[in-house]
Amino acid sequence: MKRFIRGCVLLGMALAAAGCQRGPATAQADAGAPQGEPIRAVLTSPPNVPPPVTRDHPARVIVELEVKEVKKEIADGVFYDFWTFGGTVPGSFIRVREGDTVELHLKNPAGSHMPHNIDLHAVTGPGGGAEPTLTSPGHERVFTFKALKAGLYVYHCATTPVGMHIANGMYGLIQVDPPGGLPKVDREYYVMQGDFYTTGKYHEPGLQAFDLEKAIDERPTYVLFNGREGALTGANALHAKVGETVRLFVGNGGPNLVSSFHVIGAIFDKVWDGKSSHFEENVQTTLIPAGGSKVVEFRSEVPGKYLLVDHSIFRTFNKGAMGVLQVDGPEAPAIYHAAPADAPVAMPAEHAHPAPAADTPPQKTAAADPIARGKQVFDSTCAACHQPTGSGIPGAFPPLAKSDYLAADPKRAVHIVLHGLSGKVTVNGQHYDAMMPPFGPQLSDDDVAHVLTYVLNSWGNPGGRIHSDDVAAARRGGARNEASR
Ligand code: HEC
Ligand SMILES: [Cu+2]
Repeated sequence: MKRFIRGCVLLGMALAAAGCQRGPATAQADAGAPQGEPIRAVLTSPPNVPPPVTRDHPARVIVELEVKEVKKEIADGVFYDFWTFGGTVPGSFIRVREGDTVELHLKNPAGSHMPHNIDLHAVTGPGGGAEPTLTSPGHERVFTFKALKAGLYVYHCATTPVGMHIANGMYGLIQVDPPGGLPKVDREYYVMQGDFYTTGKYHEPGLQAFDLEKAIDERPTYVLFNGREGALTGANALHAKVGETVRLFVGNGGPNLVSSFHVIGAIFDKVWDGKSSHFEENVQTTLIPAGGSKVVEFRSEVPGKYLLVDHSIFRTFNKGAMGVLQVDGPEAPAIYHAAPADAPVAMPAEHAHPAPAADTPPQKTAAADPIARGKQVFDSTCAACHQPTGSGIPGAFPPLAKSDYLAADPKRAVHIVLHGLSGKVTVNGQHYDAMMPPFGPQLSDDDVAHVLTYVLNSWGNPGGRIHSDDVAAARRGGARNEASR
């Protein structure tokens, strides 16, 4: 019986339709005892994925997970006390084969403040392993389960208060490969979304504590891929080459939000949840529940920068949920062709995506240095329109470099950034009649002060400094520039 079914797998999909399919699908081929010597699982940190399991038989697989409570940056200059499996958020990626007997060791080092445990959604049995793995600081516990069903599964800590352990970063993914493995692809990456609740506002620097009230109200301060704003942008972007097939193992740890996972500029060829043979095709956006996961695959056809987002889009531009896949290789003009950008056509403001410029490498010193911080805000928020060099675009966006309009009244610029600007303005003799959206709701007083200080001290502008107090006063005073135009 065993040999017969394995033969079917080898003969491949053509025969599957003719009746072989039920064998491997019900896992009977692998219901037997583990074979050979026990194997130590290869664990990886995000965004890396362990190599596929190529064994043609089930084995006993030893997984050694260590809990680590670590203080790390959640955004530039913002720190948070994370609780993790293996030192990263999400935790170490585990990969086994359907039919494997997994011997899971959970170690909680003596320095920990809390007991922790693990509930793996790949487990069939009460609590997913939570009870037998409850481990106090300074202890290790071992629990064994049989991975009955192939699929991609979330694991998480389930120690009281469960929500807090998850909110602090205690989740990860375990992939159970089907017998015969998943189809071969060129790249595999590990991406996991989570929502975070800090006492301080978004981007408020310093060490931030967990805010239970915000968590209960489901009002996250941050929504992130891989536990840190910028974990997948700038120098940390994911990479692929034109013509390669990319497979993302995407999880959502929650604790609260569901994710509308989308890659801007790509259509997923395949998306599945559970059995890899039952996939959806040509998917634009896929829903990933809290405590759920999806495997998404697509071929990179056109070079460029692809943004990974939660299409509940304020989370991307205002709470941090952004990643980048950089695709390199020859242009594919038959699929995608952009006319040269020499014609000064005024772009509607909503088309001027501030996104691409947001992909700047994290700058550690930024919080301390207003000009460096201001440059970051400029590059991520203003450069899409005013251009990275402040040159503007003739006929559409006025220059900020050597702008006589700016120099004439620098404090007026505070109102412009907070409340936006529309109607006729003349900058260096050129007339503009366009619209700048308000940035008051998304930028803190510090951000506005820093970005304008940066602008005033760049590109031949007169210098000077805008203080947070000026911004706070302008916020209280309302939209002064509405009247002055
Ligand atoms: C979506 C495009 C867009 C973004 C993003 C944008 N602006 Fe503007 N900005 C404009 C437009 C358009 C005008 C001119 C509005 C008009 O014609 O009434 C303008 C005008 C200005 C002016 C006054 C004119 C001048 O050249 O001195 C300043 C100062 C300014 N913007 C600063 C900023 C700063 C700082 C940021 C980032 C926080 C920013 N802008 C982001 C489109 C934008
Ligand atoms: Cu825990």
